[in-house]
Amino acid sequence: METKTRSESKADQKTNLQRTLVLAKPDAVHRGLVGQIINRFEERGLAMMGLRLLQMDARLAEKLYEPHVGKTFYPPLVEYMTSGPIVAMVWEGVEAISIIRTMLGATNPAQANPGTIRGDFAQRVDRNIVHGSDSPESASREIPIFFEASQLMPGHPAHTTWL
Ligand code: DAT
Ligand code: MG
Repeated sequence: METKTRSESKADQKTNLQRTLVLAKPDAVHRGLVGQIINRFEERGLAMMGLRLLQMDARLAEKLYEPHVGKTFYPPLVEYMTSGPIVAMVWEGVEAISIIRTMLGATNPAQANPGTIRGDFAQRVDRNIVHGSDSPESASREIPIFFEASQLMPGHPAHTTWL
């Protein structure tokens, strides 16, 4: 597979190529929705740069959700996220962080628009099937929780030239 490093070109700096962490949560895996979730990102032209199936333990969940420690929903959130296997992914694309957040839909699926992943596949805020980093700072903090550098594709896929 050909990969191209385009990061030195001026045009590329303008396009704001970003990487973001997506998790298909335990209910997405259990309900067999992972393929459809991946398909949506592929159709949008985003590029998968890392992929892992794993079961989170409490330590990992605490790292990911450190900003939510102390909130009332935090203990059940950790229980949910550690209850079964998840699929962790890194996706890359132009403005990928906001594109993916928009594609996920509102945190509470009851308020998520139809056409979004949560709006199409979920009902409850405590079973909202996907996670996506909410900012470049969050993506930089969250990706290394799940991926070592050697587990991520280097460079950029050649097809991004056409997007
Ligand atoms: P998001 O996942 O959209 O970034 P968040 O970071 O505010 O949302 O919260 C992290 C997760 O915590 C969210 O996906 C589901 C859960 N959560 C958030 N608010 C909640 C609430 N009011 N009740 C139950 N679970 C909640
Ligand atoms: Mg969040």
